[in-house]
Amino acid sequence: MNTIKIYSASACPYAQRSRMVLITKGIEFEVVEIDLKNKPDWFTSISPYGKVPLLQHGEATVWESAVINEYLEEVFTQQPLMPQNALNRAKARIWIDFANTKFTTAFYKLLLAQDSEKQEEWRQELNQHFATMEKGMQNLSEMGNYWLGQALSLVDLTYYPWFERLPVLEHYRGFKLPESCQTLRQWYDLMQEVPAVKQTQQGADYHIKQYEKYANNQASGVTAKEMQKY
Ligand SMILES: N[C@@H](CCC(=O)N[C@@H](CS)C(=O)NCC(=O)O)C(=O)O
Repeated sequence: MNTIKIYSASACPYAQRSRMVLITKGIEFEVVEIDLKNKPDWFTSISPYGKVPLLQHGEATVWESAVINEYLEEVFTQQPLMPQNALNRAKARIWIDFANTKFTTAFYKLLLAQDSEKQEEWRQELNQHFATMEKGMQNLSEMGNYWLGQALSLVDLTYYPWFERLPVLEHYRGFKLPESCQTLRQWYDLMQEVPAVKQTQQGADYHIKQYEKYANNQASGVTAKEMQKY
């Protein structure tokens, strides 16, 4: 049997996504924790972008959390995490794309921005994204349900890590989930019961410490540099 290894960092929200997929599907896997502040040369040589998560399945390697998650979904069919119907799968992918291109970008941009005008721009942008997500979720699911309805999906596992890290934005930038986002709040409460969340979750203090350098303009990793550039 081909073994599964995931190169991960406990602070990394992207790696948390993929670890949650592995846990939810009941796949046996080994976690290799990478110190992102001091990445070993052997890791840089196997990770094309120098980032976690990186999945090793036998001889094959797959990177980019959204791609890893879809790969796991296709190869390990137990506990499906994508809808059966093609149109619903397309909707799921639109939400996943929204997370990757808009929501998480605004989250990091707000945290990395040093000048108060820029912070205000990103604060507004993030508020708009939350409003879009709240509205979309109301349309797609009943109150108290998962993002796409009755079943847990890759969409839930894609967004969850940033909600767990919202206390970071509150601490450094005074940003809170808007009061109007009641469906998202209920969704977040429901997510607390998901076994993969329970097994991977970290407290607010841990995350606040981890993101200190991002907030204070001292981050030197690949991800922060890319986010600062574009
Ligand atoms: N788009 C990537 C992002 C992964 C990413 O940015 N990972 C960060 C840690 S959270 C990383 O490994 N950064 C390396 C660095 O900053 O040097 C994904 O979805 O997997």
